[in-house]
Amino acid sequence: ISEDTPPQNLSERSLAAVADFIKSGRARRIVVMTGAGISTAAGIPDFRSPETGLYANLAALNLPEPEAVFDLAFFQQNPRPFYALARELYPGARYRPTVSHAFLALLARKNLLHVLFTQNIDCLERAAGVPPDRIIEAHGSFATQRCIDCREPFADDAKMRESVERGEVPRCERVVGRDEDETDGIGGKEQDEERRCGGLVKPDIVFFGEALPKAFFERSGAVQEADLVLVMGTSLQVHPFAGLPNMAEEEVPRVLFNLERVGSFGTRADDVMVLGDCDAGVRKLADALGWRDELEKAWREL
Ligand code: CNA
Repeated sequence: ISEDTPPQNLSERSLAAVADFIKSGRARRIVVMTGAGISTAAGIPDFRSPETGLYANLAALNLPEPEAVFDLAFFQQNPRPFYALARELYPGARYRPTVSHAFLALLARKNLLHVLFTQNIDCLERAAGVPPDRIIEAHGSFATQRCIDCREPFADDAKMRESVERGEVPRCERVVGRDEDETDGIGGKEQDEERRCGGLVKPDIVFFGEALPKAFFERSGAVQEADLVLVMGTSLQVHPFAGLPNMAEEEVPRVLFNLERVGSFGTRADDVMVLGDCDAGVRKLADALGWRDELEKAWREL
């Protein structure tokens, strides 16, 4: 498309036009895709921003390359770097949702949020009050965990949390047999030692090469039902997630809130790019919608 290709659904390619589109009631099923950029204002570094990104700062952990932190083979040899990161990101009171998260919860409250696909593993969408049944955690979450050898779920969430907080790596406790100890023959009690699997336990965060959760594939069709798509704070470099915005119908307006242009944004007539900090972009949209006070209040109260 060129500068003067007219949009089909929006009156013009601007945030004001997006607000009018929503206010007219034509955007009733908004599908949102998010990434690490919506959480940087909460103090959680993203991966790929130069200097401030996690990948730039993982050098201290002695990794062969930063991506190794999410590599299964590397984890098997040395789970500590991942657990250092897990300790940092583990859901709890450490981080507070951003204005962008509060905006998503507001969309849900107004019954406009069809589905939110997130790549984030910080659970701040839930913390902001987005209903869990609207959220697809495409790269998994810390909610559950299992043994990487026998795949047995590790059910003791409290113990898991304790281990993570202490910086320990939990081991699989599944009983795989008994070692009969018959050495102290005469009159001594026989002791059966339970043999445990002992494999490394890993939260159900999707590592490179691992399959995405079933829910991702089951719900990805929701993008085709969207009448408005919002993409926020993601470099759109990780597949298959990166393909989601392209699944929207051609004439459906797509709005990008990001520091940089990413993916195929700008190739469709109804693409709007709001380049810059996503909280600032979201505040501008809220202003145009007349929702600003409501948004700030909701955010303050989180
Ligand atoms: P990424 O590749 O690091 O990209 C982040 C994108 O956000 C970049 O395009 C930045 O320019 C942009 N960005 C950064 N700050 C802002 C801001 N304030 N406003 C607007 N845009 C901003 O991260 P992706 O999410 O695209 O990569 C996918 C990985 C990163 C997923 O698998 C995540 O699990 C993983 N990750 C998650 C978290 C988290 O849960 N908060 C943190 C770091 C990495």
